[in-house]
Amino acid sequence: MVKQIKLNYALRDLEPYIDKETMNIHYNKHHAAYTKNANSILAKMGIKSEDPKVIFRNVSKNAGLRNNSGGWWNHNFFFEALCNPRKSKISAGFKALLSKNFGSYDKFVEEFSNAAATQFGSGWAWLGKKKDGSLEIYSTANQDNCFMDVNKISSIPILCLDVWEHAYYLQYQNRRPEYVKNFYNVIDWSVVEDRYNA
Ligand code: MN3
Repeated sequence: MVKQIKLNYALRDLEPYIDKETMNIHYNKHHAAYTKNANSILAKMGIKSEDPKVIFRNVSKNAGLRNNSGGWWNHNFFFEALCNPRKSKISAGFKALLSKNFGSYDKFVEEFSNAAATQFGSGWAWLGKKKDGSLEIYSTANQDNCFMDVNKISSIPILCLDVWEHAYYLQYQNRRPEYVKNFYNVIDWSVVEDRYNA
């Protein structure tokens, strides 16, 4: 059985940038449904592993598995790297790494925001670490991620942003760019940095 991560913050802790009701619906309804559906499809396919890499090697065989296992894992990865705005601090070292890769922290924000804003329809923006340690920004459609056998992305993700309408519509309606702009206030950079160093 694959599981939802337990949030290490309260649903209201991301306010005012992501409100409590959006988090409630997103985590307790959408994410819970992806997880439940992923488990039922995995059972039907006879896949017992909970290892995402094993699961994602099988998504080309089943569109339901692709959508729901992606929805399960991507949301775990997203929610894990969020925190209360007061705790959202980037280290000097990681800021320097972003500057080295993108020109400056502001350029990183610009490029990542652009990937999030221009992903047509539903999907995700990602920051990934390449084999040589350099960083790249890209987006995926629907619930796809780089580990899936349907994709050819070789970098390892360290940060992602959900740009499905269900992630922001309740609070921001059609104003995706405003939601994206506010995301930078609730990133738990310590998680992102740990992922980079793992
Ligand atoms: Mn979502």
